[in-house]
Amino acid sequence: MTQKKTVGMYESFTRSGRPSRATHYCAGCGHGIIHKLIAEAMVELGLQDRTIIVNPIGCGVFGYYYWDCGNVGAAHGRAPAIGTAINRMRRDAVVISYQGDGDLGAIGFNNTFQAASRGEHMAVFFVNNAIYGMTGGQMAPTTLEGMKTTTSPFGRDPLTAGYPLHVCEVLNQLKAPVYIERVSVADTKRIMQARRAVHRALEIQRDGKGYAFVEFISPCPTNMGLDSVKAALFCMAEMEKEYPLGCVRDRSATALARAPHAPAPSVEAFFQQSEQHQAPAEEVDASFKEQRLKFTGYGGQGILSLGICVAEAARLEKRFTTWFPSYGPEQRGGSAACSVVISGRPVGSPAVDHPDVLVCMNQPSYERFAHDVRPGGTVIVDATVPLMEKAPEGVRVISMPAIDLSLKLGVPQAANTMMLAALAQLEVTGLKREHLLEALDASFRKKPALIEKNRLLFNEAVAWMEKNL
Ligand SMILES: Cc1ncc(C[n+]2csc(CCOP(=O)(O)OP(=O)(O)O)c2C)c(N)n1
Repeated sequence: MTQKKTVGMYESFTRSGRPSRATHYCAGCGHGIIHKLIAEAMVELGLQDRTIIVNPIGCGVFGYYYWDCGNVGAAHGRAPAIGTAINRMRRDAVVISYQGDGDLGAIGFNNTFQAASRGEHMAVFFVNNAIYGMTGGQMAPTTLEGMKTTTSPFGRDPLTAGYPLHVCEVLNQLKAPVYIERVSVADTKRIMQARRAVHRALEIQRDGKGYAFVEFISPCPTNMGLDSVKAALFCMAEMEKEYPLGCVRDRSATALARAPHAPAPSVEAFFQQSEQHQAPAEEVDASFKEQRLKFTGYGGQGILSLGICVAEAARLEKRFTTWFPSYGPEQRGGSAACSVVISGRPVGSPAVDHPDVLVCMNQPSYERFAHDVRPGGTVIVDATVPLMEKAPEGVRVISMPAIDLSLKLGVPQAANTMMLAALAQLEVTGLKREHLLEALDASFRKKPALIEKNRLLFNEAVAWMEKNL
């Protein structure tokens, strides 16, 4: 008898260090069968080069040692989110999310539900073995009533542990899914039906028709405490009572295929389209001392715009730069901060934990961030902030009446322009004043009447600095 070679899987698996044809699955486990069904369907449909399988946390975690296609790993339950991201970036990809019942039905259920509701283009293969396999047999959402597990030693009691979760039926409440079917891999007849379901789910991906979900009732002899035959019988006799097999929904014949994706614009093309990209590209300049700045205050004080302005000036000066905002939960009145890095080399991280320059427009941010400033650095703080905390040794603190000055000049929203002037006057950004001013003008591109006004305010702040410092 000749045995058909498995297609779509690697020639040998190197998981244990030496090449082998054995997977890590226990005898009688359904995972291996399901792996094989997916691999074969992927090849038979000509999708191998386009397939990316998102591997779960759980017994299926090592799928990437076996499936000969693109593979990525996801955090527990997050495969649908990763699959979504792949979908958005690579419309040509066939995305498969492979997950167990703990992964999909417990920790990641909202991920699953939302991805299904959005109708993400992915085939989800859901292995329901009624238990957390990898971690040693704890109760899963799909554990049957009365079933003993390590965390339900007297049997699952619905009064305290709820009822088994019927994932197919829950997803069937949603509009978007194209195909939902429950199958089993407990015997040959069932495996043939499962094979058809896997094909159908992948055909839907091939045709760009949308979300497809296949649940597999699958034996886990080790954690069910049964031998392989009995575990398969348990699946057929007990699990199928709770989880009836069959197609719950198939709208593949009428579902519309999505339009082919226009190729994503290259980064260059994107910036060419952007009206802001008039500055020449960055230039490497090893002699430029990298400056890391942090701007902090309340939302509504123009903190984020101030940071953008400085980053824009850096861009005009051909420096490498990043602008990295962080917001409090509130829109206005909550804390707002952003970090700006200005460098002569590509920026490794946009996060600024120890700034060279800290601009503080309110008391909480001064108290929170002043002690993080590097020795030799500068804090520019609004004069309304009482300096209760001492800045670290070697840090210069400049108290500047940015808010007062802007109020006096009749433009209370312009305290950030005053702070920009202070940065220019203290020469702490490493940038030329002309570029800071050009960036200031650019920030009012859509409100040209304010350009002149802000230049005036800037000069007033400079005059204050000259007189008082
Ligand atoms: C955030 C997080 N929580 C818990 C775990 C521990 N953990 C790893 S696998 C697993 C259970 C997976 O069970 P299931 O999804 O049913 O897959 P099976 O192993 O049965 O195939 C758990 C709880 C983890 N790795 N990460």
